[in-house]
Amino acid sequence: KKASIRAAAEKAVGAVLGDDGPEDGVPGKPASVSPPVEEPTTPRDPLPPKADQSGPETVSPTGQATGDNPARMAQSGPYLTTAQGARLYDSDHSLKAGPRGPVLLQDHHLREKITHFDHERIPERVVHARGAAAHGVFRGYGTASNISKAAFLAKDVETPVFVRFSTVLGSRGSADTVRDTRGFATKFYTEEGVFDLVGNNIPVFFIQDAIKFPDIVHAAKPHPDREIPQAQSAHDTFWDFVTLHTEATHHTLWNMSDRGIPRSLRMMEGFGVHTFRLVNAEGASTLVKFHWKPKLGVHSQVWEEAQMACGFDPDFHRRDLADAIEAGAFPQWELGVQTFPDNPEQMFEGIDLLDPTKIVPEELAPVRTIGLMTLNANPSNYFAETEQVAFHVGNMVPGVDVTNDPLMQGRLFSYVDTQLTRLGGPNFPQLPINRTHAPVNDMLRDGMHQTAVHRGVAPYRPNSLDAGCPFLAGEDTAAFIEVPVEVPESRKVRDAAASFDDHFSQARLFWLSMSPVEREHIVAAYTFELGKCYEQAVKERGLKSLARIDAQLCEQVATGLGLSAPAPEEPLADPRPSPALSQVGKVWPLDGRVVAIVTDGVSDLDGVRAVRQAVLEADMVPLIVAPSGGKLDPSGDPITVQRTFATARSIEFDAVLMAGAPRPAADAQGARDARAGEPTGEPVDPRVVLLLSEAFRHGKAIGVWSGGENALPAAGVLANAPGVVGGDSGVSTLEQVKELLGTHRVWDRFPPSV
Ligand code: HDD
Repeated sequence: KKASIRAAAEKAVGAVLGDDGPEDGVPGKPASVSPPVEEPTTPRDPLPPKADQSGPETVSPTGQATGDNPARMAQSGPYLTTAQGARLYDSDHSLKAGPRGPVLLQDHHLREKITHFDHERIPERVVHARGAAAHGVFRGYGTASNISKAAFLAKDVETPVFVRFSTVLGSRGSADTVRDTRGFATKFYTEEGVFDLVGNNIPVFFIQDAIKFPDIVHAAKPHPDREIPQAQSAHDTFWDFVTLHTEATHHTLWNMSDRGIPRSLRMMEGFGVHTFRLVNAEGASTLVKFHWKPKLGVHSQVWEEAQMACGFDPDFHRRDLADAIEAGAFPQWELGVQTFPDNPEQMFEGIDLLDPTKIVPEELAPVRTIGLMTLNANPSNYFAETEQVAFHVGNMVPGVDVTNDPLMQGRLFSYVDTQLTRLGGPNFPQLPINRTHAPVNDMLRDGMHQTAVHRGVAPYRPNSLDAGCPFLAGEDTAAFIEVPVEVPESRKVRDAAASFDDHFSQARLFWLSMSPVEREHIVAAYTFELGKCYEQAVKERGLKSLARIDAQLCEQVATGLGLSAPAPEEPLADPRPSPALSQVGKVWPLDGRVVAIVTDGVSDLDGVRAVRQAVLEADMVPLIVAPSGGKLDPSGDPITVQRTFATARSIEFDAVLMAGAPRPAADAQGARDARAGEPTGEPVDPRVVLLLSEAFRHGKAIGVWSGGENALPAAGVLANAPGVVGGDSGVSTLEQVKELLGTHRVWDRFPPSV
């Protein structure tokens, strides 16, 4: 199995150039179907779905298995038809009064085709419009059974899931690698109904009360006059709001940290953000915070790399997720909970559990793992699944319940409401991707896009005409029963608890928990974002807010902005740092990391072949990069070129291995220009120079052998610089690169300045 995964890993990401096409036994490509060279003319049934796209089967709203996914049933039979199933003989020409005459209104097929096309788009999500999703399975460990009676958490129970990752601010067509929070929404199709865990990759939120959501979103979205900038927070209205509305400080700091630019959706943590309530079979309740812990570790891009990816590959994250799944390298997360006693105060170690701008450090409340999620199938159709999926914080199952967090309470209203506009009516739970896998027997009727054919005459209770059906369940028959929490007698107020007034102590905690290099990135991010603001008042207010987090942070950003740093209004307290918040200093698995093997096309091709194999054996993805496409060493054991110097860009790779120092093409203007500016040494192809210098700047491991070292001077890279290694052979060089990759980046290359 491993071997086929490896072969597939290579296939999935390497098929741009010189690919041999599908091969039997490669997951994700139908076995025996070769791509047509010419348009086939013999009628045949549609191709089966790809192997990596077999999402879970759905059941009808009335609980009957449909037998097949209805989306697929929309494409059966060999012939093109109208929406009514009438076979067509021509779909290229309108019906006209003669070949040069006017088009006839009578042309039903023309009208149907154009009318349907005219209505193909639906409103994009008001936030989280840009997303990518996958199917998978969640397996409970049973370790939560003492605190929750939810069936899906029981030991070894397997529950199908659908996960949609997203950016918050950008439109549906915006780039993936912008600086933003990432959505991490999971739909569990449990046997007791759908449970949606609609979280983010950042554990805190900008606001404490849902009534402020339109404010933060209006401030963060593009300016309403010119509709710029797209998909980013580096603009005046965002900073205007988050510096006035100081409860946003903590979340904003996370955004400015490396968490705002993940390396991969597969390498992000997820958080339920709010405190939830779990309840066990005895009725005892526990407060919890949900965490998703990625098996591959938590990694980020560096800012320049992320910006470059926005242009070179705006689909960077979406592609990475789909490729990994198609390759059989299924991403996994463990679900964990921090648990707290459900006492009336709902505080833990002085932290208000109802305040969604606060975390509870893992050092104070460890994360207990309660299950494992594996994403193992890509969607078959983006629109039907990723676009039409509708999450709702209120979709809960027995054993899970809400708390009084005022942000959560407002969300309980917003998510159903928004789908009415977005999905055009109240029957969106019947869309295949939204259907529960539990039997449904509701008394909801009619409405736009009703697909159920309800029977009976009495959709009301009590009734005698439908024999009293459906009946109410009770505690012993798995009814969802709210935890009967005491509501203390109080006055109606538009107010918040006094503990909600602390907006800075946890921002300081986060800052103090960062390593020097992470702090340097934060300083650079604030300097960039505030530097993009036009309003002086906004920049100055930004600095005031930083002064309340840390004097040095404020000082450094002020220097970058050319302004003076204000002193904090109040003395800063020093909370105990939480090392768990830092991404640096840990060693992670290498699975799925992408290694470029750059060759001049001649040097040590046996070594290139061997190192490619060794990369695969380490469960990483090798990409052969050569001067031009096709095969290297065609007479012997040919090596397929996957990227050329024209198509490769450093952002795609986690590490670069280099055999030989490719010379510039003799007649290339670029080559001549590069020669003019080269610091020292032999001329090297300028595209390779660029690749190496970027990889170096972005803290990526570089390994050279067989003359590869001769390319370094042209890129201004010293052979003894941190994270630059060389060996006698490609394989021994790779061994050193693997060590470096375990820590994700060569952190020593970023001089600690804070
Ligand atoms: Fe939200 C979408 C996460 C606060 C209102 N939200 C949405 C999605 C995620 C989150 C991941 C995308 C779901 C998908 O992929 O379809 N939202 C959060 C988190 C929050 C949060 C973690 C705070 C802890 N959201 C929040 C508030 C409100 C909303 C306070 C409104 C009062 N969110 C929405 C929405 C969206 C949405 C407008 C847009 C599309 C959708 O719901 O289905 O209703």
